[in-house]
Amino acid sequence: MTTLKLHVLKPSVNNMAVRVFVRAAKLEFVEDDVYGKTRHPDFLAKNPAHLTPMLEAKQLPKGVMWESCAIMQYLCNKHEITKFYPKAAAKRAMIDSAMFYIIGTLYPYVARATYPALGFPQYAGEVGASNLDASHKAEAQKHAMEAIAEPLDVFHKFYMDGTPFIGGSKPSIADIRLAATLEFLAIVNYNLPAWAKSYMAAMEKSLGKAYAEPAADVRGYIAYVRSQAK
Ligand SMILES: N[C@@H](CCC(=O)N[C@@H](CS)C(=O)NCC(=O)O)C(=O)O
Repeated sequence: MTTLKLHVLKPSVNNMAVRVFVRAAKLEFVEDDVYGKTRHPDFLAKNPAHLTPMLEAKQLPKGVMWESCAIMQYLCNKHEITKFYPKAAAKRAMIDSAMFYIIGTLYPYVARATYPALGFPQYAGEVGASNLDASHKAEAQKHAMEAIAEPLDVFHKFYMDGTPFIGGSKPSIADIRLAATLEFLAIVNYNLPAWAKSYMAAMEKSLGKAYAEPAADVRGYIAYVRSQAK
């Protein structure tokens, strides 16, 4: 098996998802910490979107790819990892649906709720990135926090529907992506429902060090930001 090369930003939950996955799937990999380097010309020459996680592999048509969910899907397809991404088309479709729903709906709310507290830049066109005053920005952040409840409930009632994980009795790549996303909510003391707290604990228990090691980088960053705010 050739060693994978992952370019990562350790405080990021988008990165955490792939970092958990490669460990849980027992793939051979090396991690290149690109903190502060994503806008350098040599990085941009490979990846004009300047986004991480980025997988670098000769077999890829352009040599690299980004987007956490697509990277996990690719690695499951390439290495036939059905444990985290079932082979049956209908089951796979549900995992894909859950991941698109995370990236397209839940994550933007999480970003708007947490990025101001994390000190991350917000997306152009949003209140948080505008010249509006602090009260407008605080109101937008509050609305984003409130909006998180609905998709969370959808994960619980629709995707999990009485099973411990989106993947059923075992975590899937959608679970890895969801649990990593929820890690950021600690920065705003988001009051997770009891089921979500148990779910996060079950993810960590099920994946062990594969989860705990990358999670420690995210949690360490949150603790650092908190210590600076005092
Ligand atoms: N949807 C993407 C989001 C990736 C993303 O936003 N990456 C950020 C870190 S959280 C990044 O690499 N930013 C560096 C930059 O834009 O220069 C994914 O899931 O991978």
